[in-house]
Amino acid sequence: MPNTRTPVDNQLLEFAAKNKKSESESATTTTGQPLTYKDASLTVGPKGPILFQDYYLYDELGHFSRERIPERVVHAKGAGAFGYFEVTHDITKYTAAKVFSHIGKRTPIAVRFSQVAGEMGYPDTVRDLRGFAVKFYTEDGIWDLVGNNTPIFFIRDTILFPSFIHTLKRNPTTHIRPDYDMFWDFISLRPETTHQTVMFFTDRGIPDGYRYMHGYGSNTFAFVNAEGKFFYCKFHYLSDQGIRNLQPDVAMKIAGEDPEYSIRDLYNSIATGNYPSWTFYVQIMTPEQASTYQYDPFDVTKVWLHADFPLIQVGKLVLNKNPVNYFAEVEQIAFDVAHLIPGIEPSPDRMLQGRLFNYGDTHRYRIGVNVNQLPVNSPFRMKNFDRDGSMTLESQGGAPNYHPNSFGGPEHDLRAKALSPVLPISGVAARYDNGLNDNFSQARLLYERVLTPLERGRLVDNIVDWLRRANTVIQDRAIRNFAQVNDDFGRLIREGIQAKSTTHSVL
Ligand code: HDD
Repeated sequence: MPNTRTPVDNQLLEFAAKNKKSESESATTTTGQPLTYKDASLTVGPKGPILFQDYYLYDELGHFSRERIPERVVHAKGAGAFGYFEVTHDITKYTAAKVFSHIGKRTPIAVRFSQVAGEMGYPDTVRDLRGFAVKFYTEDGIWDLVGNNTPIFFIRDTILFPSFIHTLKRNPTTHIRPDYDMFWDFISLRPETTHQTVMFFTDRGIPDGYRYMHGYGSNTFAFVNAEGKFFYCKFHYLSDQGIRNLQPDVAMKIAGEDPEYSIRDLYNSIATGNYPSWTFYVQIMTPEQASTYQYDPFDVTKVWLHADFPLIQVGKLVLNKNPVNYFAEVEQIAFDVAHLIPGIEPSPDRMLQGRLFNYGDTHRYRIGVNVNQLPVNSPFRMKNFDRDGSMTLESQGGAPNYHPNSFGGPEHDLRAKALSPVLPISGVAARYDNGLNDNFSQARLLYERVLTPLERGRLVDNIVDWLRRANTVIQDRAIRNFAQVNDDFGRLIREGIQAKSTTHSVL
């Protein structure tokens, strides 16, 4: 933690400087009734009991016991900020989405960075993926790009997501995490996790704060252009600050000294005018290319090789404003992969398909059915036939609440209709387990072609440090998978574990 005071430490001083106290600013109850005295309950005599008529007290206690809402089941710990997206290059031949309509166009954005597995109070500098979710407030509604700092994921079918996440969370009996047996058991039983697992244990597994990492939409999406032509696409947002990571010993020390390291860094950087930015790119694949590509383009455990599908520059994401109230603007911000806009569509990616359902569902549980009416989530324009529900803020001015109607209610949008693709889909409904499809080839490219010898050495050390704590049967299974990436890789992990071996029971 820095010794000198930074904007994070001076937040209250800054508030006080901007808000000189005046007589008229008396405290009130939640209903605006001025408080006569704030520092004592209403009692019968100086030592007597509190009177039931002390509304000030019950008003405050009643609110206090309801301050918490459920934390996010994943990505609970995070930091948010606001800014804009600016188009720098024309991609209108691929998409008619208004957010990309012309060079120089700016769209307001909100971003939330997060850590995946730890709870709300978990230290920032642990090994984990990081979330990088962007909310674009466009004229055509909210577009949420809910990505991570890695272009891929551990699994490729949503049905495994709750199980996989359970293995990262607390053991239901011991209440301890990580539980290395749970984690490695799942990882080794589902070899499609190998590519992401290798990436997870590289230096990028512990970014040096949120500014020094890239972001990726991860899943495959689709674009539709003004002629109705369809393209598959992936989103990449690369840090203009460059990549910086922490070595495990340094990260561990910081975790003890300053568990809020990444949140602090982001806030201070924005507060001092050092606005972080990311250059935004897309990869584009035609449906014809998708049908012949050597990798399944809808498999989120795979990248589209840049050599095959080069990055096309589009614009910039810039963060220049800190939240004023964390809870209202960051805890309650609700990203939903299904929030797409005309010109951007989903793809058949099985992980994306499951996500399309799950985010709205989690928000209705965590925040409420009118989550999208909260200021941080609300679009510029919302007209439909939904009414009422808990915490309704927007009653749509007395417009008809049914469709069709004869009274001037909102109608179909012909431009949006023209941009919705007509998809010929057919097939035999069944549960196709795709877990054995080509699990090692891209992990091999990463290990053999991308990482330097020094990075490979640290990768092995990092894996050994986690895997040595698992049961020997599980260890063997995990090593067999790593050996399929590269013989040496498997051998080095085995030797590393033997060198550090403690006692393990077998299953
Ligand atoms: Fe997810 C939150 C990213 C797969 C279900 N996810 C969440 C957040 C990010 C991601 C960045 C935090 C958003 C925020 O800051 O509020 N998730 C991903 C990526 C995935 C992925 C990149 C793989 C490509 N997620 C995924 C699947 C499911 C979920 C397959 C379930 C079907 N994710 C959720 C969730 C969360 C969430 C339970 C928890 C809190 C929330 O949504 O708002 O719905």
